[in-house]
Amino acid sequence: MSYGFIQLYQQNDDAVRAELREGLLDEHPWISPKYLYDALGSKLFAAICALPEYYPTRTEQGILQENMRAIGKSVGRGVTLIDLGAGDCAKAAKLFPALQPAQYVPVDISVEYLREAVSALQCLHPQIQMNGIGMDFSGSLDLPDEVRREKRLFFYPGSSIGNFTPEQAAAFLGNVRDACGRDGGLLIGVDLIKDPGILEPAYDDAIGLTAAFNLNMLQHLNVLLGADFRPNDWRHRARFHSGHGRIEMHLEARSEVQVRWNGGGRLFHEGQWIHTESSYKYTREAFLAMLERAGFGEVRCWTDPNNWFLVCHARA
Ligand code: AVI
Repeated sequence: MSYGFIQLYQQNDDAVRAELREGLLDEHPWISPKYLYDALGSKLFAAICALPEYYPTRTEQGILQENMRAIGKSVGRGVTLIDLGAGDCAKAAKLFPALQPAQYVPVDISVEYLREAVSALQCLHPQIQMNGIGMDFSGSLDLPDEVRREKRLFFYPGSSIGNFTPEQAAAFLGNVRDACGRDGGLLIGVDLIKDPGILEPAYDDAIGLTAAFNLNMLQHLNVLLGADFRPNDWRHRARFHSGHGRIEMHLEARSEVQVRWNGGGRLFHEGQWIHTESSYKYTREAFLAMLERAGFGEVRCWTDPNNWFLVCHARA
């Protein structure tokens, strides 16, 4: 059984370098969290999901398993299942028995990883039409004609919505709403605000996996920018900022550090940090209001016994 694959994403090296230089030279240095995910970074993130401290993945899985019948009833069968940031496609595959999708459309920027995953999954489920799409869906959700227009269900699990700012998240949800068509919907998982004593260890674990994930970004930058970052010069930091409702990950210079890259460089003083990721947490009310403002209605939600995580099905 052969699957379809459409590649819409081509990395623009000049634009990547320009974005990285802009962030590194900023008064408050930053790097976009998308650069956490080179080949090693993707594997480190998969390992983070298995950490005892990193509750979101297993809590969401528990909610989906526990409520699969109700979710199946709310969503209906024969959907066009569009899996945003599909990765290894494992989360969506667990929905197949309940949703019996007519078409499965995994979308990811990490093209080679996705290609292998879809190929393996198509062998296991020859009855489902599968069309993988390599694209960066954060800007536009203009899907190719191969994607059915009927009964579109966008699946966006893992609280990936939290890596956008609330303004970006609202715009993104609006794009999803527009791409849903008349009879579509969204199945989304979002992490809820909770005690920093639970939140912070999830982003600063005892065996240092999240630290390695954050520091690995510097090695990725060395490749992309021709830079000479030494991970040993930097320290991983993760703090919950209750005012913003977000975990911030930083890389903090252990001493004065001179970094050079092709055509430039910067001196970082001791303690100066680079902001590498924000992970926003929401209250149930704030998230439901955001869904509504984006044009979604008839929202049904499921949570875990601790109220740590929320899964919502919303209709366009
Ligand atoms: C992918 N994303 C939802 C993760 C999060 O929790 O924000 C990325 C992550 N960063 C550190 N640990 C996990």
